[in-house]
Amino acid sequence: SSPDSDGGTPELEKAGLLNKTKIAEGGRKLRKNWSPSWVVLVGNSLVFFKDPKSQTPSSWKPGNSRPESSVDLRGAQLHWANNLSSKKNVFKLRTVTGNEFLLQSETNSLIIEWYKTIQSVIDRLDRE
Ligand code: I3S
Repeated sequence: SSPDSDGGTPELEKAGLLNKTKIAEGGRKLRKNWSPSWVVLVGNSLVFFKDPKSQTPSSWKPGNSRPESSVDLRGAQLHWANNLSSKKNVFKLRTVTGNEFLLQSETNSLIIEWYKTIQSVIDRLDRE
């Protein structure tokens, strides 16, 4: 059984630095604004934090690491999206609420790992 099978603390699946831009909000297209984001996959959510490199030391005090936003992966869709950017290694995440994000890494193996791990969470939620 998984650590969360009793409904306790959700399992941390993955964390790392990716480039991120939101491209739609509730189905309405947004202007791209790429920035580095510390991305954490935990439980059923993808959680975005400020790039730790851009944070002051005090922002690392416990309780100061408030997420910038988070995404519910239930019913979400994931697609490779190299057609949506001049950058390489880009995928698009679309939530049920019509929010769309592009996530990107210069490192091919890293973005493939993220894609697979997020897809496995989406698949698990689809089976529930
Ligand atoms: O898909 P787009 O609109 O060509 O995306 C680029 C622009 O959003 C650009 O911003 P401005 O048009 O506000 O200057 C960004 O700086 C680029 O990064 C966007 O393209 P890429 O290909 O990097 O996703």
